[in-house]
Amino acid sequence: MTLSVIIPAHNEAENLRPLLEALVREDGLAGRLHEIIVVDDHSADATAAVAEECAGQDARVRVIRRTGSERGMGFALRDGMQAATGTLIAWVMADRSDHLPTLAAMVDRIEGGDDLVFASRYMPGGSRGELEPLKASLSAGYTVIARWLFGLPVHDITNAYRVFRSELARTIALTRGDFAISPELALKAHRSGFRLGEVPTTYYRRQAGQAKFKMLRMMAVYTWLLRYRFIRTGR
Ligand SMILES: Nc1nc2c(ncn2[C@@H]2O[C@H](COP(=O)(O)OP(=O)(O)OP(=O)(O)O)[C@@H](O)[C@H]2O)c(=O)[nH]1
Ligand SMILES: [Mg+2]
Repeated sequence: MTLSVIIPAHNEAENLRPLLEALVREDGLAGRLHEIIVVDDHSADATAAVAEECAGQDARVRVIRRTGSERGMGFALRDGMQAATGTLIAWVMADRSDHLPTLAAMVDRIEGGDDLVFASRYMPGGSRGELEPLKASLSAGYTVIARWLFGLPVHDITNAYRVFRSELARTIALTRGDFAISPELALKAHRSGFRLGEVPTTYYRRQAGQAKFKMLRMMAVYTWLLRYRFIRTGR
């Protein structure tokens, strides 16, 4: 299996190089790391320049620069997935909030038969780490409701950090351009009969730069997604 790592990045110039260096050093991935696709989106800082510089130094690093009027993490991930050529896709955040050794554990779970594996902060053994308590309670509570409504077998569908078979990206129609793409993929994959799994992880505070997540607005959007339990939109 070959892994395409997709990194959505907006104003992450300070985080990008240390993240890419840590990723290529990640022992557990050994020969499985096929490519890293950085998707820059209208960054006002040097994000694109740093990404291009890293791409010049390592042939596995590719850069997509989004233009046009729309921007958002979901749009960036969707563009990255279209460009990806590996048999597996990982979503990794550019702000170094993800625990990188969890990646190999997720890939192992897919080799064991799962289709979509979440890095889970809220399953036994996982930890919200440095995530603020309010944000953690809201996101954990959201998955509790989704578990109850959909019969989901996992405990953390709001964490974007995950690995899945690239076939999912081809069969599931994703519509969100914002952070809600995380629960959208989870709910639609489950509803389409894909096998969901999870491994414990811990969360780190962003290492530099500014947050782009607007909590109240996103919780409203996440709640709206729960309608998929009652109506069929796309797959
Ligand atoms: N390409 C792209 N990436 C984005 C956009 N908005 C956010 N991101 C990236 O998506 C990831 C998550 O965004 P964050 O701002 O860290 O959101 P968060 O984790 O809820 O907030 P923090 O508490 O600051 O970590 C980061 O890698 C961002 O750079 C965007 O509009 N376009
Ligand atoms: Mg973050």
